[in-house]
Amino acid sequence: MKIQKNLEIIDLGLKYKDTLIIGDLQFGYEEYLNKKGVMIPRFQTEDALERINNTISKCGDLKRIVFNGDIKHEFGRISKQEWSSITRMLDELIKSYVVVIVKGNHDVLLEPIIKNYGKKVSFVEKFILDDLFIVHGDKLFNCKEKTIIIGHEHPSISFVEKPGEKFKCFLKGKWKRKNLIVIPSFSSLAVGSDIRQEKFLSPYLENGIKDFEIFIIEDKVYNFGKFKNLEI
Ligand SMILES: [Mn+2]
Repeated sequence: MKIQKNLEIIDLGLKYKDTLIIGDLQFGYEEYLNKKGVMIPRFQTEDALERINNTISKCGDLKRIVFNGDIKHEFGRISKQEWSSITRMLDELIKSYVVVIVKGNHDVLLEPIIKNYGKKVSFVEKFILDDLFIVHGDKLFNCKEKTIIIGHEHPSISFVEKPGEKFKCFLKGKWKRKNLIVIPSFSSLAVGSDIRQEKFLSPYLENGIKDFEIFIIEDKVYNFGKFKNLEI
């Protein structure tokens, strides 16, 4: 579904011309949960790689993949799982695409991995593409571009009829006089934070999301209109 000129939601990704933008992958989340005593099988890497390939296959002509921050989960270190997941993914992607990793607040100590890829993978604070300004969203930046795209927030929504079930969603609204698009997390483990609780992490959402449009991702994309008009 097109949500703006040249911007199309494809699964959990956002396509702009020959570029696919993907939200928080949070590799290493299972290892982190395992260490905390939560025993879940480690399927996240397989699942994420399969999802990425699946999304890519629906994109047609693609030259570039942009990861919009938090491709890893742990803050202060790189875990074994993170290292191997990220390496496997990048090894695969650089065969066909230019890869850009926008730095998220969890992406500390990524440089040693990324350095191995030379010019094929870049690691940046922000990425500008025509009139798009792509940043993780944990802090504010000044920009000239008309549309800002952030991750970080992991938006999802629940419904009264289906308590306990959350659906990932995209948000589209305004920040100052710019368009702001929030993309959901790409991780199957981290479904996200319920926007109905109206507690937001990103400073870009400090004024709330009443006038934001909600696009829910399930078997396809559902435009639920503006948040303030939701009757749920
Ligand atoms: Mn983040």
